[in-house]
Amino acid sequence: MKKVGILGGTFNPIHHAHLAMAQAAMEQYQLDKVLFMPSKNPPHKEKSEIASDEHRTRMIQFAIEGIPGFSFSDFELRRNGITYTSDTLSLLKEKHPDWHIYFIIGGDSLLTFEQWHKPEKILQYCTVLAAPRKKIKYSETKKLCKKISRKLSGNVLPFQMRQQRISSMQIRKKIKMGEELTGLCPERVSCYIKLHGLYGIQPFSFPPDCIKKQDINKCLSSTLKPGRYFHTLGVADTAVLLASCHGYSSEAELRRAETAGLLHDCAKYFTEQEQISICEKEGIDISPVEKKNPALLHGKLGAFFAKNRYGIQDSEILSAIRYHTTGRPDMSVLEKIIYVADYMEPNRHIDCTPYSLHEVRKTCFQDLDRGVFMIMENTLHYLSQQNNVIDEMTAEAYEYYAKQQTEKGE
Ligand code: DGI
Ligand code: FE
Ligand code: FE
Repeated sequence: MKKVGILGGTFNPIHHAHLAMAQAAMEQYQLDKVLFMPSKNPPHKEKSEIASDEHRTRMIQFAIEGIPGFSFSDFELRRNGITYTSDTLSLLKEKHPDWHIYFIIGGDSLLTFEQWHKPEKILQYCTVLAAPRKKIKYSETKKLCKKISRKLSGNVLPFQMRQQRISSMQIRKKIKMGEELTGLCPERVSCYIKLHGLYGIQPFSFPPDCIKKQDINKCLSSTLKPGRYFHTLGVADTAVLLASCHGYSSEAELRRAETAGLLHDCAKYFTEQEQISICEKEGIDISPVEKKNPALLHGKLGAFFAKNRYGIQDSEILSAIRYHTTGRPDMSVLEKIIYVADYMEPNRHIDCTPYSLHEVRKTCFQDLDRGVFMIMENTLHYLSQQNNVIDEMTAEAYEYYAKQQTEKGE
């Protein structure tokens, strides 16, 4: 049997005590893993006080990333209607008959455990592990465990941990007072909260003209998924290399290439549906093709965020972000650099035709226009294979660079 711990809760937001609790349970009961399983907005809590499922999910993922044995589960979020723990556990057990489930709770929850929905059913499917929490010290947790175990004939066991006086409510209060969250939750979580303006604060934006690379990095690394973030770093580095090869090499130009590379996908942490609604809210036009293929929107929206969140005023940078997905006829040097860097950065591993990635990479360093053309040819090939509609801008750009290449060849 696999020993699997489940830590449920609203995680609104996740904090260090959650992590410590999962860690202590895992160590003391030799669990193979612990699943962090956020619940949907419970009916008895004020809706506006609870961050969306999407936000809470991202904060959890950021908080547990890289910690051995910890993983995220959207099992409860995906269920409809009221979710009772007893039902969740029985469904989980049905899906994973080889799991021995350990349901992790705070000792204070033991006080009301018997009033939960079907507590004996809960104990039929799992062992409950309880930690000392709030006013319930370890000795009392132990007593409560014994009492409930006996009364409901199940396994309720205590585990020890150093008590931490952290609660999500306290964090939300601190945020409203404008206080720092140091020591309460992982740095990436507090950055996420500020950047997105959760729990009633103004979304963070950089003051114009004082954007530092570290600040951009910090924001990106706490909003983008890890793979996307590494891609972004790859594009920034590649853009700087390309810029220095193609005479776009003053210090200011290199910095521009880097900034545009870093920010080109900054809107990509939103789901496609969210991107559509943000565009609608902000009055950013959506063409019918974009509506059908929302993957096309993140260039426009990225330029919008770069300007309004990151305080970028340089129109060259904004335009490079704007057109990085489709390209456009007669691009500026920086637009071309970002367009090709996006395709060829070292983390990309794609099988492409008619030009291999190796050929594309080599060419882009020698002849930028030819590189742009090759990528457009590959993209059109890919899109037609996928039966995808070609965006008007993509088509116009291709026509321009195809013509240019023929003229050059003549
Ligand atoms: O954001 P990245 O993944 O780094 O790369 P990107 O900005 O080039 O976006 C790639 C996506 O854009 C890919 O899913 C294909 C899509 N795309 C690019 N041009 C067109 C397009 N999709 C449609 N339907 N039509 C286009 O013309
Ligand atoms: Fe992109
Ligand atoms: Fe990209």
